[in-house]
Amino acid sequence: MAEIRLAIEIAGLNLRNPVMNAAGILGLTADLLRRVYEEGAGAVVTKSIGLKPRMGHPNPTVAIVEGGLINAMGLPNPGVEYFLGELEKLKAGGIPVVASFFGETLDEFVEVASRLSEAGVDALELNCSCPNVEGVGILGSDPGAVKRVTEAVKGCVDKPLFVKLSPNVSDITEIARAAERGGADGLTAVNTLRAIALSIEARRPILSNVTGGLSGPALKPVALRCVWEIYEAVEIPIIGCGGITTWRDAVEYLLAGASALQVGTAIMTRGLRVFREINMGLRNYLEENGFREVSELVGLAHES
Ligand code: RRO
Repeated sequence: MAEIRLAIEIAGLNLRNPVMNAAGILGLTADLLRRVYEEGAGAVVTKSIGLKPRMGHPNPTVAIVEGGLINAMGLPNPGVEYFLGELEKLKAGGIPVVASFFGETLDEFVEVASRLSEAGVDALELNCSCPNVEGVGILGSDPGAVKRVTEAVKGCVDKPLFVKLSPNVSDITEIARAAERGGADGLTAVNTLRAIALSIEARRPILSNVTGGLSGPALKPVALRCVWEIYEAVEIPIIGCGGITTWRDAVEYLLAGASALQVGTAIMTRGLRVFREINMGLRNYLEENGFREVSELVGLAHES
């Protein structure tokens, strides 16, 4: 019988399987990211790193809702200088690392990306789509700004650059094309969807930031539609992200056009075993349906 291969190549990155954690989930320390890899992820993605340490928003920063979570963390992170130490530990273990990063200005985006790149990350994920911080989120809805920041970063790093897109736009293909024109090697689709949770007891919003970003199964059909549309609009590969919980979700994303996948909220609901569960289900699906490689599924639903 033909051997089934879960390994993929995306934007020059060779991974043992297509499933990573989503940025922001367990992504701040080398120890936690090492656990993610040991539990079966194909690569690990860091929490978004900025130039300087940032506290983020005050609590409450997470609300549990039907079908998922609404978060407004507010980009808390220890800053790039501190994170380089964590990165060194991860790289010593030979773990493929995708560093998510942001800046408050174009120069900051470039500086953070350059430092992460020089420190040996395997790929970069440019976060221009945080729904919870003015500026970083707005950037992601302006095609001209997305092209400019992508171009500027790409001009000074020699690592694959993924741009993470926001679903909070009227036409995601316009932003996807802008990132592609700016030289992005791939796109991550998508970040969280702007949402709100209210307490009827307190008669006010639950989150200190009032609004937050919705993730989890409730986001999946929207995110899947985004991947579908982007696949028809650009040539560069897509990392699908949004509510992936089971191997069936993973197969749907691949059929819609994703070449790799990120799992966020399901790490909280299923635990770290979610990576093995998805990879095992994916392997069985390939075998039972006469496929040999993950790449054979990518975009297949568009052919009908
Ligand atoms: O930290 C956050 O509030 C946050 C970020 Br950076 C992001 O990209 N997406 C999100 O849902 N929350």
